[in-house]
Amino acid sequence: MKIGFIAMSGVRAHNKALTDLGLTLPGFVERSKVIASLPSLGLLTLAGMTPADVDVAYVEVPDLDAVADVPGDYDAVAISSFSAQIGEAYRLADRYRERGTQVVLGGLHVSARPEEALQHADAIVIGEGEPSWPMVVTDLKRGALRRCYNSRGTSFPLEDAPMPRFELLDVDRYNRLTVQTQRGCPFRCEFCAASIRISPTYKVKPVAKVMAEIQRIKEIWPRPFIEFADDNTFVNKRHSKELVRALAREHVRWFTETDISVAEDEELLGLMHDSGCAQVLIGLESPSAAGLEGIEQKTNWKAKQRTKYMQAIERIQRHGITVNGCFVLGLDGAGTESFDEIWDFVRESGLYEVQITVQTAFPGTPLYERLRREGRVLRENAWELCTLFDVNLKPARMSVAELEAGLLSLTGRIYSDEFVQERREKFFERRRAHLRDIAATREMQS
Ligand code: B12
Repeated sequence: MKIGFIAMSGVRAHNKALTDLGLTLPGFVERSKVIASLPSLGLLTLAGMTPADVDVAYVEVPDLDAVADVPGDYDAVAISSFSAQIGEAYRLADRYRERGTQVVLGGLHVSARPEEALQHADAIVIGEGEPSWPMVVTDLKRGALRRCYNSRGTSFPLEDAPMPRFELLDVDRYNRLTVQTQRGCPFRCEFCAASIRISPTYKVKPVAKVMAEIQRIKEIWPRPFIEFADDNTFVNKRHSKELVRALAREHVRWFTETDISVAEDEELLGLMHDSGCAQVLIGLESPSAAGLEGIEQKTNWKAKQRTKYMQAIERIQRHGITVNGCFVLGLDGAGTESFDEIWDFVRESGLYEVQITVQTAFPGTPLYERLRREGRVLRENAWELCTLFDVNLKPARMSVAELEAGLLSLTGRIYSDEFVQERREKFFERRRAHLRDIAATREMQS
């Protein structure tokens, strides 16, 4: 039996003005290139728990319209799903089914909209893949595939995480590879459409397992750049320090996503730098109190962090770790003044990297349900617009046209060659000043 693991790759955006502008902005193009090439860790993970008597292949389809026929001769295919590409994933699934290949669909979008996905699949998996996948393969082998496998309600222990099949990749095609160290997040941001939707509890992977994955990658790529496919790496401070100490022995460069509280632990920041951390991506969301109000739904945590933002960025960056600060445009508390507020904040903070996206109502999120109730979703089920760059909701304090214009003009300003250059110079200047301070203090002490 042969199973094809089929990933849709590349990034998506339908906002033509933004795409055209993006092509002229070196900072934007550079960032898009970096993120556009990443393999599907979800599928490599499932391949890793597929029994040895089943042949497996991993294939990426960047543009379905560009391929005449679907790739490979498989008995079954496993296709992953994000909302923005779900239309393509369904068309791909339909084409496989037409030629008699059994189709199993899973992933974030399928878990949020199972009924919809069932129309294009022989079987679907809801939630984390690992608890159900062995059963799916057994049922495929005995020709008794069920329609729906539901992993919800079981939380897969990451102590049992399988080794992803990195060796299936043509590694020359990638500028970084992903490894996961944790799932879930202790916070509940209304818009979040990441792993909390399938892993409701926060859980960490044992450090030894993370290191084994990195060592496996090093067998095919001796000096890799690792992107942790995490939502919030440094929540569990004991695990965090164990992780970075172990990473320091691997001599890799790495990037991850975390929250602003990482700045509160100087020891951790030092260890992160020493272990090869190049950048942390942090969801700052908004520089204003009104913008942040109510985003995190348990304790309004994000709003309570706002006054710490500037100092936190300074602290992280002076350790030689660049911060990629992410802002969401069109939040309910934000009016048209928010574009200049973000601009001013970015200038003052000296953020090395910035990401601006528009508020997006992904299926399965509390935000989607609320906006639907309020009649503010512009086109229902238009999942192709879930790109983070396309507006599909009626903002509370501005018009759709104002939001789109604000996105465009802020993108132009933030990614202009001069401003990117200015931010980079400021980062290195401040880093040098910090190193000089350390040297001076040491000299005084000796
Ligand atoms: C790496 C990554 C990418 C890579 C993806 C490479 C790939 N082909 O998969 C790249 C850079 C290409 C990418 C692109 C995009 N991404 Co992205 N990306 C991520 C990131 C950082 C990590 C995802 C990951 O690897 N998770 C770890 C794996 C193990 O989890 P998983 O994929 O969910 O898989 C598990 C289950 O879902 C399930 N499963 C998954 N697939 C299948 C299939 C079957 C058959 C079965 C049984 C089970 C199953 O089993 C797995 C193990 O439990 C997340 C953010 C984050 N921190 O998580 C955003 C994220 C997934 N991306 C997001 C978005 C919006 C995009 C883009 C639309 C951006 C854009 N404008 O283009 C595009 C989508 C284009 C596309 N090709 O689909 C959103 C998706 C939200 C959603 N619900 O749809 C996220 C959550 C970030 C966010 N801001 O909210 N992304």
